[in-house]
Order: sequence, then structure tokens, then C-alpha cells
Amino acid sequence: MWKLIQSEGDDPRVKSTNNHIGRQFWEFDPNHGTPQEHAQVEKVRDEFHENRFKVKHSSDLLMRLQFAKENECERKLPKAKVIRNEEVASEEEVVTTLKKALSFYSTLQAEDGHWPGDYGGPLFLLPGLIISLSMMGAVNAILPQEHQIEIRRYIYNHQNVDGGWGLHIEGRSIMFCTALNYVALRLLGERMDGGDGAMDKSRKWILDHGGVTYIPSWGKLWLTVLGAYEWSGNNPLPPETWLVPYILPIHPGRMWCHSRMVYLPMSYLYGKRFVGPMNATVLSLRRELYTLPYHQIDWNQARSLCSKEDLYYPHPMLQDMIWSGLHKVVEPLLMQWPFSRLRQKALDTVMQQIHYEDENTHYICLGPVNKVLNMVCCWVEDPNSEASKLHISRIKDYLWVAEDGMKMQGYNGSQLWDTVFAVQAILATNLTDEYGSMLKRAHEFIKISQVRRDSYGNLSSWYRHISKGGWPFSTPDNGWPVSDCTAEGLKTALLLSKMPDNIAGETIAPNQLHDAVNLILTLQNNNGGFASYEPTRSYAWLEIINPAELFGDVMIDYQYVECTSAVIQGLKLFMKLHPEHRRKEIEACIAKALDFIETIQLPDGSWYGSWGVCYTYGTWFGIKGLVAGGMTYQNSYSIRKACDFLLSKQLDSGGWGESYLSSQNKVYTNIEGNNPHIVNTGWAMLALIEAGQALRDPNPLHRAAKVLINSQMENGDFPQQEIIGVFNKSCMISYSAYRNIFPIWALGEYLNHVLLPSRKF
Ligand code: LAN
Repeated sequence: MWKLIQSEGDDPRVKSTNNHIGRQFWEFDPNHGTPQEHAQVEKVRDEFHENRFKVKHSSDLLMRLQFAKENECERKLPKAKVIRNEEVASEEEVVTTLKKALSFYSTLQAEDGHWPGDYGGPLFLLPGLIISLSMMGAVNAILPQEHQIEIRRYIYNHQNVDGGWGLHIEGRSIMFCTALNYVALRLLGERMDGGDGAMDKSRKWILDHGGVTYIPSWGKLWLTVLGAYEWSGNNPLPPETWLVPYILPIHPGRMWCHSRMVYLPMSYLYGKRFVGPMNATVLSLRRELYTLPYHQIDWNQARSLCSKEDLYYPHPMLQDMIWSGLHKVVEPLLMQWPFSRLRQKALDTVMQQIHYEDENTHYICLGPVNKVLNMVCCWVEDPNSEASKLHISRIKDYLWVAEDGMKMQGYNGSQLWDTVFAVQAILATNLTDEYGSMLKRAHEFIKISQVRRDSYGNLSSWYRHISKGGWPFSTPDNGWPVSDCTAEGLKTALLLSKMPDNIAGETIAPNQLHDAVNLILTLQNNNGGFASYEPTRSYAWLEIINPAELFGDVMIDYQYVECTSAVIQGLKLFMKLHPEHRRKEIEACIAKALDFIETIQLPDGSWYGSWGVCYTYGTWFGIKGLVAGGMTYQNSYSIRKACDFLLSKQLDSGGWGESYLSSQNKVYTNIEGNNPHIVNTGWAMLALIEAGQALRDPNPLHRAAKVLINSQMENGDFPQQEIIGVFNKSCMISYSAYRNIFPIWALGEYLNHVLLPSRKF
């Protein structure tokens, strides 16, 4: 049976800065589990499969079953009664719901204090891994049979009725994911006519949509490296761009770190025109994926084709002209002496940058895409190198098993992020005497997850910002601090420092707080806003050369309401508790940040949230930031407008339910059937309570609270509903802990600020 392993190293070569605290991976042990437990796992798998076209999101049940077993002593509390339409929940009913929810959530906390969970959602990540391993001749060595079974299960479970795959589990079919998942299955040994007709169906989808010459650029690159597409059908990614003067806005060192880190290994593979070893499957794919015989394909034309299903960001004409110029004039030159020496120098530079990233992230890398591409580059450089082996040992950090199968996650987890939100949720309930032990453990985790040093060497030659004092989204071994993770980490550590030691444990050291403040201050942009990982380094017009047709707004690190609001909240609390430290700078930073938030508020009163769905998420952050900065409903027109906006979106049921289409289309869209979503409902409630809604008219809050209370399950858990995280406008990602965190947080605030408003804490 599958078992989640926590906070362990399994390969002595793999180094860690904090003894692997927070690391999570799955292991298969045939002797693990009783026959009843095996049957239970089979049952939840079957149920997922049966309902897969209706409910696309898995509920992280393998982990939850494992934890339930390890915590048999679950407290039995009476079920909170269903609250009917006209009633207002009583204090007792809310408390019962919260106690059940907290008891349940405490069983999911790992020994080391964080809450592990599924961070899947995108469907383009596994194929990249399978293609790489297959090219490296290592599928069977690295992925034992049980892994392969689960991976196949996952891929099939997420195939749409029409035979294709979406960009993410809830998306409609696109060429990129359909072709790549089809290829992944073939490389895992599936026959062309395998999967009970599923393979035929998906091939038909591909051919009906013109064949893989229509795959977007990232897909072209993967297929080329595999040997099932030609480099001449790719737009150029010359590694020489790394050699242009940094002062130029197009220097890749100025891009958003995620794009920069993905195009880095891509440009290595392109510059080398690397193609993996040929084999029968690859040759057969050349026949299976195209509408024409392979040798008749017009690769020059294929370069700029992209199926309309995949097109989120169509290339402007100027971009295609640039590609043509590079492809027809610059590249042929660069391949010839004496320019070929420049190519060699560029390739060396790029490879050094790759090694730097690998070493500073302990081979986890910034994200799942550059992780796999860097691994391929290290292998291309030297298949027997230490680097290749270390990469292989870190693959498991990205794999997660749930009832829908084994998936590749969007990051090496969301450990720190979930923990800081969970702590704020628990604190909001004010039931901390009873649930203090959770806080103590979480506090330890937060303290041990801070990044304590900068990356090595001269940071600017590696295009790295300082890291010391920051908090990462996942673990310090990933090591890339994020502005809002740092701000939320700072805020949470401060909130816990106000608690008695016997409940929350030892207070964080002042120098850790000072380092966090220092990092935050260095991240602010001139306009007052905060981007995600670094200050913004170039201009938005660079989107003109955004080559990724699938994603929007990826070229630079933009400023976000989420990041900016989190910073205001963190710094404000810091200033309150430590008024002596860098006060002037902090005050100036907050004032500018507040201005920024006001300027990006949309005319309807909302904010666009970039990392959660969507206007409810953004508006929650917008309001929280302004209120933390000292504004009120009475004195701020922005807050009044934002409240009106939220109230106007409340559903008849009392909840809020925002579809992922909001993020994609930038228009507020309800979930199909106007169903409420507990996470959106939680965000909207938190925002309204923050803005003093209880004093004006508590009714919308009473109605919303009922939705949360009534949706609680028998065991205290809450149902997993539609996918709620997002990135780059078009791709969705799961935040599996949110279904517990936000009902707890919102009901906690509701209890203390709406039902018992006089209680102070
Ligand atoms: C994340 C996850 C966390 C997220 C928050 C902290 C929630 C946000 O407030 C700031 C941005 C950040 C850090 C973020 C950025 C983009 C990420 C890293 C992701 C959504 C997780 C996966 C995604 C990454 C780009 C996926 C890899 C795919 C590519 C297209 C490169």
C-alpha cells in the first residue's frame, strides 16, 4: 500500500538545510496495510473513476485515510444541526462546527508541524517527466511498476469525454496536453490501440485538430527533444541572449524568475539541437501524431502553428517577424565559425546558471518545469554526473498519490503557505486553549522553514536577489523566498509571539524578524507594489515576445494585490510590536503600498486575484490590505465600493461560488448552476467582516455562515469542491488545505466578530 513519508531524507547524497523538515513523498510498500485498508483504498479509487466526468477534483483521500488511521483517537462530537433558511446559527452551533473542524484538521497535521497535501492540478507536468526519463532510458529504473500503474491511472482518469486532455483537471481539451499525455502513455508502454479505445480516441482528437504541428511551442520543444518533431519546426531560443548587456530590457535575467528558469534549460537544448536516442516507439510516434508523412512536413510553416484550442496569448505579428529573422538569418550565422565559438560560450554560461540553480535549491529547483528540464540538461552534459543522480533523487519531491492516481505537483508542496494560513485560521477561532498543541507544532515549523542565508557567490552575476530572512512557499530547501510568503510568515510568527509560551512555544528570535523585514523592504517597487519573488526588473511591453501561447503575463514579475496586501499586514503588525526598528522606512513602504492597492482597484470595486479564483480572492486581499493600513468603511470610498461589489455577488444560497473562468476571461463568472463554493464563501466573509459588515447589516454574514456550517461532513472535514488556485491566468492548481482552512477561519471570525462582537482578544 502507498504510504506518505514525511520529513525524511532517503539518499545520503541529497543535502538539506533543515534536515528535510517539510519534505513529503510517497513510497509503495507491498506489506503495508491490512486487507480492509486495501479494500478501502480500492473503493475510493473506484468511486473517483465512476464520477470522473462529474467531479474532476480528487479529495486527497489516500493521505486522509492514512492520517485517520494514525489518529484513531479522533474526538467524537455531535454533528452540528442543519441550519434552515430563516434561522441564524447559535453560538453553540458555530462552536460545535468549529470544534469538529479543528479536531479533524488536527489529525492531518504532520509531526513536524505542517499540513501535507496534494498540490496537483496542471496536466502538462507528468508528460515532461515521462519524456525525460524515457529519453534517459530510465523509466523503469526510476519509476517502479507501482508508480507506473498509478501514473497511468491518473492520466486516464483525467482524459475528457472527447478523448483529449485539458491544461488542468477542469479544463477543456487542448492540443498541448492531449498530445503530451498520449505520448506519455505510449512511452509507458501503452499500445496504440490500448486503454479500451482511449488511445484511439485521443489520437483521433489530435489528428482531427490538425496533428501535432499545431502543438504550442513548449510542446514542440518536448517532442523535438524526444525525437518526434524537428528543431527546424521550433522558434529559436538562442542561448546568446544570456550574453547581451544586462542594461537591455530583454536580458533574460530581467524576466520573471519562473520564465527565466524555464527558458534557461530550453535555450541550452535548443542551442545544442539536442535530440534523444531514437527507438521504435519514437519512430512510430512520428507516424501516429501527424496528418502527413513525417518527411513531407513543412517545418518552417509548423514553427508558427498553434491550435486555436490552445491559444490563450496569440503571438503578435511583430513577434512572428522577430522569430523569422532569428530563424532565417541569425541562427544560421551563429551555427558557423567564428560565431560558433560564441555559441559555445553561451552554452557554457547557460549550463553554469543551471548548476547554480540546482545547487541552491538542493536539486528541487524553482518549479516542476525547470526541475525536469534542468535534469535533462545535466544528463545531456554527462549522464553519469553527480548532478544527474541528485536530480533523480529529488523527483519524488514532486509526485503525489491520491485516489485519482499519481500526479506531478505544481511545486514541491505548499507546506509553508498552508501552515501560515492554518495558524491564522486557528487563532481566529479563539479556541486556542483547546487546540494549542497544533499551534506549537506549526510555530516550530514556521521558525525552521525560514531561509537563513543568501544563495552563494556574487548574487548579481546569477541574477539572484537576496534570500536571507525570507519564507518560501514550500520548504527552505527549495529556497526561493516569495514576498507574500515572507510577509505572511512574518505576520504569523508575530501573532504567535503574542501568545503565552505554554500555548504557542518559544518566540521567534528578533534577528529572524529583522531579516524578514529587511528582505521585504528590498522587494518594493517604485510604484509601491510588490511582485512575487523579486522586484520587477523589466517592462510589461516584453509580453510582445512572450512565446508561450498557453499562458498570459509571464515575461516579468508583475506587482500583485495579494503580495502588496500581505506586506502591509505583516509590516503593520511588526511596527506595532517592534516600534523601534526601521520605523521610518516601514511607514514609507506601507504608505506607498496602500496607494498602489488603491490605484489597481477595478472600477466595479473589486481586485483581480492572480493566484486564487479570482475576484473574491483579490478583493479579500484588497480589503484586508487597506484595513490593515488603517482605512475603514467610513473613511474609505475604496472599501465601501469593494463591499458593495462582494455583496452584489452573493448567491441566493448565501454563499459565493466563482468559476475558474473568471481568471481566464477576466469577467466575474459564477460556478455552473450558481453553486456556492466554501472557499470563495470563506474569502468573501472574511473580507466583509474585516470591513465591519457586522455593524451595518449582519444578515449576509448569517446567510453565508449557514452555507459553511451545513456543508460540514460527519467527521468534521469539508467537501473538496472545484479547483480554486490559479497561475498565469489560464492554468488551475489545487489548494487541498483550503477546504479546511477557510471554513474554519471564516467561521472563527464570524463567531468572534459577528455573533460575539463584544468579545475582545
Ligand atoms: C505559485 C504558488 C504560490 C504563489 C503564491 C505565494 C500563492 C502567490 O501569492 C505568489 C506566486 C506563487 C509563489 C506562485 C507562482 C507561480 C507558481 C510557482 C505557483 C502557482 C505554483 C506553480 C507556478 C509555476 C509557475 C508552475 C510552473 C509552470 C510554469 C508555466 C513555469
